[in-house]
Amino acid sequence: MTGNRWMQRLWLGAVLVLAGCATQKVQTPAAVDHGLLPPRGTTTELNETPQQRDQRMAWWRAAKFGMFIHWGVYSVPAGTYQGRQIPGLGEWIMNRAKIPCAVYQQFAKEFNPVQYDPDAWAALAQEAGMKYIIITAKHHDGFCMFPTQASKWNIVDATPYGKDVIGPLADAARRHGLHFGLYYSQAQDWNNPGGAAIGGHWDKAQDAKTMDDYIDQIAVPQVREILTRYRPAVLWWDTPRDMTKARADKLRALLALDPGVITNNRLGAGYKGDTETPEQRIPATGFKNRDWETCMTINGTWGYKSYDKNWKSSDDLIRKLCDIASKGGNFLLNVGPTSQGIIPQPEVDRLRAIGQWMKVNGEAIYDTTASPFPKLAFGRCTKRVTESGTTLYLLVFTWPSDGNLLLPGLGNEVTSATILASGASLPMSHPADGLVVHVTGKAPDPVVSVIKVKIKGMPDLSPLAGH
Ligand code: JFZ
Repeated sequence: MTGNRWMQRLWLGAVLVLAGCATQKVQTPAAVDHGLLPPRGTTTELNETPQQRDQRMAWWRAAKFGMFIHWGVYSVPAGTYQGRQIPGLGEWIMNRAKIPCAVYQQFAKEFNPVQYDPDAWAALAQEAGMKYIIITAKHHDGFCMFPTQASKWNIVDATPYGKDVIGPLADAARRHGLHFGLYYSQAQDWNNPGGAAIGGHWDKAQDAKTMDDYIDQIAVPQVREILTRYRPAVLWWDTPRDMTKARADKLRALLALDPGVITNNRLGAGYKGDTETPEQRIPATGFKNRDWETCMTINGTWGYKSYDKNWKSSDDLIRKLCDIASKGGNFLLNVGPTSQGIIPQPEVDRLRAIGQWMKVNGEAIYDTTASPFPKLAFGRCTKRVTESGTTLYLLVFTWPSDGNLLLPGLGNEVTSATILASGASLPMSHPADGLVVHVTGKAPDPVVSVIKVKIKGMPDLSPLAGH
């Protein structure tokens, strides 16, 4: 341990003692830049009751829709190395093409996102109807998008841009009423010696230290830096390659620095964290007694690739959001900005289209829970249970040609059925096989029309319900 680190420890210790007398705040020297951010909660996964856990997870469960941002030095090669288009994910180019560390590090000299506008990004997320942003603080290439004392391989020391991009986005997100989270690749690190690499190291420089050195000298200090400086609402671990229990425990212990923080199931050593993270897919059913979040790309890559034009349509993305909500999950939808700091226009267009739909129909998504129906012929359903009864939101993908929307087996007394967008009332009937809402004409929304059905009590489904 260097003298510098001891000084930092002593300083932090003194602040903790002082802070303990007056407030719960933890400050590091760098925290001064972004003001003293108070912890958002009092508990972490480490030390709480189920009730406290519900409280800590409440904003996340209500949010439903977030923006993932994969941004780093890999946006410079943007999928091409030595004139060859490298197959696979843009952010994996160093590994896929076995680029030597010294060569890859040259790309940082071209990382100069002068067009970066964190307010515009936060505004875009808000316009899309997203409630949180999670950005890569460090991906597998080990490059830090924030200043760090642990390594020179960071945006301030290694690029012409020379400025932090994480703090300004944290501030912008909060100004726009969004929660802000960080992705941190805790195990894989292809440029800081000793970091893990799926497929193994390919450059001697990567072997200069052990993985335990890497955990102690890079991952632990950097996670401490980001937790105390930016107070992320979410810490998104990834690819727990070679994460022993001893290594995972060192990182997990740091969560106490940032009470309220939500973590995923990718730390390693069997730790489940708070959320399941199905990737690029929507599970057939949700997860029993587990919060979950599907993360997905809009094209075929997380990090920017100049030639990946495989865009999902906005209609498809809106239906995916509905599908996920109907199964009780969150949707974390990725954008991959360029090295100039631009979110590609096709991604912007799709986010705006989703936002248009959400502006009218968001009530059927936010703060809802999973559908009570195993299967519905016309599409999906979400619900909101309150003391006065239950609201069902029918997410109609296929507008029925016979005008009947059947809720199989639903036995409850019904209060009302309306088209969410217009408020128009709809007639209903209650045959033996469930409740039917009657509609006419063509779908009010070309993508997903929402019908709001209020019923008394909790959904009461007979065994007929579509099995
Ligand atoms: C990881 C990363 O390697 C990738 O670059 C990106 O950041 C993505 C969000 O996460 O890739 C994974 C991680 C987990 C699985 C698959 C790919 N998985 O659990 O199936």
